[in-house]
Amino acid sequence: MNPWERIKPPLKTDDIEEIGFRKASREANKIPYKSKIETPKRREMIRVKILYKFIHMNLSRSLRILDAYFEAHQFYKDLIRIYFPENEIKRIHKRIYNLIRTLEDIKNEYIDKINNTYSPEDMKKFRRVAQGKFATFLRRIKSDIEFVIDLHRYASRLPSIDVETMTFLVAGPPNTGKSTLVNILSSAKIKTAEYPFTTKNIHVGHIQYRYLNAQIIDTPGLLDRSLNERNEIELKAIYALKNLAGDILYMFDVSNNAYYPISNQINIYREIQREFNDRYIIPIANKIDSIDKDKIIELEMNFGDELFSISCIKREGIDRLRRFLTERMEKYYLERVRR
Ligand SMILES: Nc1nc2c(ncn2[C@@H]2O[C@H](COP(=O)(O)OP(=O)(O)OP(=O)(O)O)[C@@H](O)[C@H]2O)c(=O)[nH]1
Ligand SMILES: [Mg+2]
Repeated sequence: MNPWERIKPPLKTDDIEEIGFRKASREANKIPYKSKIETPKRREMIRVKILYKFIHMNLSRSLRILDAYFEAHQFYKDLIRIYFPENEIKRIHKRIYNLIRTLEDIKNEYIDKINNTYSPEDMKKFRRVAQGKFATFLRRIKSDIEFVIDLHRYASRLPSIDVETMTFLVAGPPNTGKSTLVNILSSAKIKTAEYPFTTKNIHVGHIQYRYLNAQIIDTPGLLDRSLNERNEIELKAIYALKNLAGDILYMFDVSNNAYYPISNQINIYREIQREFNDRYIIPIANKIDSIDKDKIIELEMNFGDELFSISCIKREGIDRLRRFLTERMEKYYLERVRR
């Protein structure tokens, strides 16, 4: 499951300051007048306390977001590390963690000062100094909080994956019809289009067959190149394949106007086989509705009866594929029961 979905992000430091100040003075004004010294004392103290609590709450949220990273499944860690370096996450976590104590020190110091004076002018002065220190404090962590907000925005949108559920991963070159197939087989509604690299993120759909559940993962397209040449979007596909156990559905585009030559698509397939040699890989030839017959023969020579020839558009071969996936699901759950 995606751990960030349920954690609220911190506010930007400017908003923490503005909203916190307003909240604090509102609360102070609620305190009814009783006496010349006690009332201003209580009012100034509450202003410092409320502002402190508000900043603290936002820092705690930030820590929770970063803690969730350290506890997360490798799938999430790898996807996050594409954009947010792990040493930065560690550094900022440590910094915020330590700064919480500084924040508390400021609060205690000025609450004491306000408490120990009988002069309403001094109370006001101490409260103002405390506010100034909180404002300086917020400026110091501005960029760290922004980092956490960005990380949360990205992480909370990653798909919610259940690592205990049977998983099918759909992979292959760009524009072969991966998202179209995932939409047909599952509850997903992923954008599809006639150009490559339409899918830029990992998406999940859910399949239900009687009492059996599976999740089917759509991944961005892969080009024929080595790991160190892969861009951020391709890396997402590789990390999904690497970190989520499950069958791989490898999709070819066998149509005459495929973006990538079939030899190229076979190279990527071989690469995936080499890289994930402990996995069950199901080759699927899509777009047989607009096909050059030689190609399917060439592919069948390569793959034999393992190959599923389908057309997503014409819904050809889909039932056979669905039956096969159901068998895989039954097998998976039977093996789990035996274990
Ligand atoms: N002729 C034909 N076109 C298809 C078929 N299946 C999908 N397409 C089309 O192929 C194009 C690409 O489909 P997508 O599902 O977006 O392909 P994808 O593999 O997810 O592409 P990326 O996300 O860019 O990697 C779309 O225009 C689809 O309508 C099919 O069986 N036959
Ligand atoms: Mg796609």
